[in-house]
Amino acid sequence: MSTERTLVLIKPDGVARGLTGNILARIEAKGYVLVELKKVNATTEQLAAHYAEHEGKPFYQPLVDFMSSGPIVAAIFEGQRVIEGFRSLAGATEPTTAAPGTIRGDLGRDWGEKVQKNLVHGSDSAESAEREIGIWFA
Ligand code: D4T
Repeated sequence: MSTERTLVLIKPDGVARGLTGNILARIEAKGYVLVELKKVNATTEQLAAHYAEHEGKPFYQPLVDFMSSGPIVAAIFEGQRVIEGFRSLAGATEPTTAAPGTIRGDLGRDWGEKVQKNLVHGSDSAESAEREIGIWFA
């Protein structure tokens, strides 16, 4: 399979807790190549586009509020099967049950809020990756 790209977001909890370097180091240590990197404050338009599939769900507004609560770090990583590989590194959506050894399993926990503060986002398909890269690196 040819090289592919994925969009990684370090969410406001990861940035605020000073985990940006730790998270990026894990991805680089796995062997993926950092292509682009920036720290940004997400706009309402970016979040509406990024999370369009979740509109109407109970966690949608808490999720948008959370993602607007502080700066995030956006990155593009490249490598064979990086989309699948990063999601494996990130671990399951809920930090409580994410496997130890994963980003969410090692560094995350449940904070008793309406949204899971789970440190990172990673694209879930090649189509999503290209769409999301267009949102954050227009
Ligand atoms: P992302 O998209 O951020 O990489 O996370 P996942 O792929 O693991 O999870 P998702 O798209 O299903 O959810 C997006 C975002 O919403 C939060 N969330 C999700 C939540 O707070 N409560 C929930 O029940 C679900 C399903 C966490 C991630």
